[in-house]
Amino acid sequence: MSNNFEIEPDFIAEQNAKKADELAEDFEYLAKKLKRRNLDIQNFVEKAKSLQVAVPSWGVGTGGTRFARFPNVGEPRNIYEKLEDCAAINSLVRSTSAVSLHIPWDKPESPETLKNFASERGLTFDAMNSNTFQDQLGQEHSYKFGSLSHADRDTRKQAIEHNLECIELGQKIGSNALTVWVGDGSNFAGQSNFRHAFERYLDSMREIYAKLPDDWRMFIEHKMFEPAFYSTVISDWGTNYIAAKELGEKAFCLVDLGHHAPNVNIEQIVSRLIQFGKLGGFHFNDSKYGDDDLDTGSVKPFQLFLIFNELVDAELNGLPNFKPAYMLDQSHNVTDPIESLMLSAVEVSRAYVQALLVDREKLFEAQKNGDALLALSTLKEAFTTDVSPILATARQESGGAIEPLNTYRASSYRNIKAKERPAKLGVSAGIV
Ligand code: PSV
Ligand code: MN
Repeated sequence: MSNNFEIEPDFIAEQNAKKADELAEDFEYLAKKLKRRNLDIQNFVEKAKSLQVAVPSWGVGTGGTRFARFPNVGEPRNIYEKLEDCAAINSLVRSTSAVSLHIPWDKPESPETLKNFASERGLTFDAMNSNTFQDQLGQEHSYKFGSLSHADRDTRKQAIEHNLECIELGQKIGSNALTVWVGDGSNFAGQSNFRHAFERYLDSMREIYAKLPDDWRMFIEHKMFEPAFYSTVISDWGTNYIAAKELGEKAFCLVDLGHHAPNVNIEQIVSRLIQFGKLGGFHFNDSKYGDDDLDTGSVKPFQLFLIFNELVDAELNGLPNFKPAYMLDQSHNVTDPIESLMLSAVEVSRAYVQALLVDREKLFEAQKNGDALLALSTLKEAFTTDVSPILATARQESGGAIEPLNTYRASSYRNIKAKERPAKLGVSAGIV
């Protein structure tokens, strides 16, 4: 394993050298512009350096749809190869040093070996994701009709035990959060008793919560539809909030951007959860129609900015219980997942820095005076500022790439991995 190809710091430095002068020029120009507003550009570089977003282990493999999956060459074939890819991403962007695992997909034989393998590559583990939306080989009770909310006590017990196993494993590898998303719901009117299903879900979650270590947090992820198409048990942020509130102070709501009704005002949901101390974190992605799991910032970058506008507002005001965990959750069907994840991480940083640029005094005055257009243009002023030189400088100063995409391509990583990792043959559908 250890002799496998890695993108070396020297190579990154060599590539950076070709672009350093250009970047310095762009940086200087932006610094001047910001100075006119009494803003010191270096503060934003430091802020950009401080932002981390975890990558999903399941995101480095090529995804698919219900119809087909078109595998890429050099795909990771196990959790160690997935970590190699996550390390490659982080070596170039330097804002993705944590990996979120999905169990049992990523279950290691030896947690200790896995932890060491990760830390040798500068990686740590973020939230553990349980999986009670699929049946595993040899599993006693099926999740076809639900898991934590299933009508049958033994099935619920099995799902509870799986979540406890995720916590146990997470403790061994240094994680400190459990994300619970269930596919439970119904496909037909009358199929499920809404109240009873939610009661059973809450009872199951109480058993998991009771075993949550003191320094852990539990993230509950809501989703309006899919795989259940008539109703889902944790359908929306309201239900999520109720569940988190019922469970206790270590339970928080996780917002996956693709899990809402079309056109829902997600930034307002974020604001509500912040206000009542229950925002746990995000699964970032983007969508045109539903849970498309497209690359973050690829369809609605303004929405992403508006979400960060709420987050920065909370950060600057030091609101209680505000410690959101940022993660990507995407499915890469037609792109190289490493490229998509790198650029998505950059988009998260971009939205953060843009939101930091909002002139909050001016915005507050405009809001006070009912000046709708001045309020909007204050936001737009920040949103339309090209903060790329700040982001590139932050990466460069952290040892990453000025141009992650070009540097990655120049390294031939994918082709080298294609040789190191001969493909497994087979045809499969592949929603992740
Ligand atoms: C469900 O659509 C979801 O967003 C959950 O976070 C899962 O854990 C993930 O996708 C992978 O299937
Ligand atoms: Mn998700």
